[in-house]
Amino acid sequence: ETEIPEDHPRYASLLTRHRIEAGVEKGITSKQGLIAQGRGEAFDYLLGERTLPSADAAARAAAATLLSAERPVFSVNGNVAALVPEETVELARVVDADLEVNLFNRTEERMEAIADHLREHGAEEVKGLTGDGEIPGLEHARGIVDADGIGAADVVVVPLEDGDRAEALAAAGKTEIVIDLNPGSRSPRTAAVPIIDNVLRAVPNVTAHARDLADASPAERRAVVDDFDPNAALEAAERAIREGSFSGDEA
Ligand code: PTJ
Repeated sequence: ETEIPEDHPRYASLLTRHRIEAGVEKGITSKQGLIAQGRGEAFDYLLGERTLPSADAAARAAAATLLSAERPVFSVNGNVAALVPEETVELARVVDADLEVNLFNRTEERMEAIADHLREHGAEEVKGLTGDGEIPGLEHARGIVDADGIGAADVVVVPLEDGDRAEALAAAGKTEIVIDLNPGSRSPRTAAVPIIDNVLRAVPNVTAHARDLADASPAERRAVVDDFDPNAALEAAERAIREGSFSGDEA
C-alpha cells in the first residue's frame, strides 16, 4: 500500500484499487467485487471524490439512528471487508452494533476468510456463519442470515447492497442505512438513510458523528433523524453529478 506516493493526485483511488485486488488475492472479495469497485469509482469521480454536505448530513442521521437502535447490525461483504476492515470494527464498537458477514455470492470459504479478516482487525464476535435465519422473499442462498443477527435486528447498515436484498430487508421491517456511491441505485432509494459516499469516507464519518452524539439526549438524536430527508439527499447527489460539481461546490 505504501508504494503509492501520498501526494499522487489519484492516491485515494489507487489505494482503493490496491486494497480490492489484495482482497481478491486473499479470498475475501469476489471477482464481481472488482466490477462493483469500477462502477463505484466512476460515480466517485463524478461526485468529486469528496463527502457532499448532504452525505455528511446522512452520516449524522445514520449515527443517530444507530445510537437509538435496540439491535443494530453492520452487514459486511467482500468489498467492505477489503476496503475498511478496521473502520468497520471501530464503528460497530462505538455504536455497540453486531458485525455480520452477509454475502451476495455466499461461499463458506469467503464467509470464513472475511470473519478471520475482521478478527485480525480487532473484531471479537463475528456473526453470519450460523445462517439459521432467513429474509423472506429472496431466493434461498440470497436470504440466509443469522437469526440472532440480521434476523433480529431493528437497524441494519448495508453498504454496497444489491437492490432486491435491500427491498426484502425493508419489507421485513428493518430500518436500513445504505452506503452507495450511485444515487440512482435501488438500494439507497430503499433506505431510510442513504449515504451517497465512498465507504472509505462514509464509515469513519459515521463513527465521528456517533462520537459527537454519544452524550446527546434521545430527543436530540430523534431531532437529527427527523430533520434528515432521504429524498433531498438523493436529489442533492444527483444534482452534484449533473451540474459537474466535481469542479466546484455542491449546488
Ligand atoms: O461480497 P459479496 O458477494 O456480498 O458481493 C458484493 C458486491 C458489491 C460485489 C455485490 O453486492 C454486487 O454485485 O453489488 P453491485 O450490484 O455491483 O452494487 C455495488 C454498488 O456499490 C454500486 O452501486 C456501486 O456504485 C457501489 N460502490 C462500489 N464501490 C463503492 C460503492 N459505494 C460506496 N463505496 C465504494 N467504495
